[in-house]
Amino acid sequence: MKKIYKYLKKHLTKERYLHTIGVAYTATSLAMKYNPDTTNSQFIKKAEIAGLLHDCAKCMDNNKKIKLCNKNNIKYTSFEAEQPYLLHGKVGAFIAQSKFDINDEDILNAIKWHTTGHPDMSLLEKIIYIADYIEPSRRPIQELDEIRKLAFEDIDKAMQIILLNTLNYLNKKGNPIDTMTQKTYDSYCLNISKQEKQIYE
Ligand code: DGI
Ligand code: FE
Ligand code: FE
Repeated sequence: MKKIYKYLKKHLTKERYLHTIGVAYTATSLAMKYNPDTTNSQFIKKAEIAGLLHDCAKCMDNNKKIKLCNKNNIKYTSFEAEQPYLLHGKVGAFIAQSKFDINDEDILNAIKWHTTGHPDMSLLEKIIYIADYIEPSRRPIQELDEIRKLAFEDIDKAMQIILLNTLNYLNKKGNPIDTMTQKTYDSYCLNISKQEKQIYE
């Protein structure tokens, strides 16, 4: 753990470091709430590690991210090549494995997919995706405190609202949508009623 903190301190900006610590303890809290096996704290520990490392590649230069992918056979789409910041999850998972010997697939996937999500996410993946959005130092957006409460009551509903907000935000800004972000949205949100959607527009 000491090694991870040292790496984060060195490679992240102050704001990103604070965000990271916030995601780690928010993810840990969610893991306590949703722990599938309360006879041990393995799941809680996993959430802490994934939270700490989810943005470990966020502050890396874009060219360096692409180079690192090329060098290590990490596949990326042409869309990701055009929007290289989307690659910080994949690169982050690579760093977690190669630098910190993390081989737990669930942790690696939670880091890898934390920006776009993917259909059929595991409990740990959802926890990191949500913690990233609700941690205390996140710039306040509409209904954030409602979503924070919801995250601890109904994790799938919280996923839906966050995906809905993210897609609305990207569309409003005219930012192009990655196919995986769209697929995630489709798999979690297609059954939301029009009426419900309007509440969050
Ligand atoms: O790294 P963080 O800022 O903590 O959070 P993140 O990794 O979830 O990245 C959040 C940003 O990524 C947010 O502004 C929305 C954006 N994003 C998510 N999916 C897509 C996307 N941006 C584009 N252009 N396309 C996407 O599909
Ligand atoms: Fe991120
Ligand atoms: Fe983040």
